[in-house]
Amino acid sequence: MLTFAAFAAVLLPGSPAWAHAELIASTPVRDATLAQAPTAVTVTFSERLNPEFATIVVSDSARRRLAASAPVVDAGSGTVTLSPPPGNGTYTVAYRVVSVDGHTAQGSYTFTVADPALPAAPTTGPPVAAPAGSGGLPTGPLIGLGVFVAAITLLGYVSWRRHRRGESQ
Ligand SMILES: [Cu+2]
Repeated sequence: MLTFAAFAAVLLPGSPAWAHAELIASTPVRDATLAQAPTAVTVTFSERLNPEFATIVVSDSARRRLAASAPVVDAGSGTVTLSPPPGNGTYTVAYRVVSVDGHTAQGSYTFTVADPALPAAPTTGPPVAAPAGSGGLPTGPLIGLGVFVAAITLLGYVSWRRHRRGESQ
């Protein structure tokens, strides 16, 4: 039962989108870095959407929701207008839509605004992108490696002791 629950937890978040209304396009595109802030965000799905159940939320790196219009649904697309357009920074588009067959799709993606004419993104909140080469090594894998090396060393020592004991007997 526990195994099934864990299995379901892994599968369920992806399966509705995979099986039904699937995000097939967006503006801005996923992971885009834009030299000019977008005035609208559009997500397009593989099935027609129910206009009554479309939620599209755009939030900044501090998880503050941007001012935006209600979603306008046109067939498989939903659009929100951003006013004012956001400043520099990384933004998350989260969507939850219901296709006309009644199935729900939800997910999120990010895009980045990096307009050279605007002030740099504030440094508060999660880092936008670590400059290559400057970040420290992640500690998790290092600890794992340390434990692994210690285990191998211990095993080697134990087998060496056994071996010696075997010789002396
Ligand atoms: Cu469906």
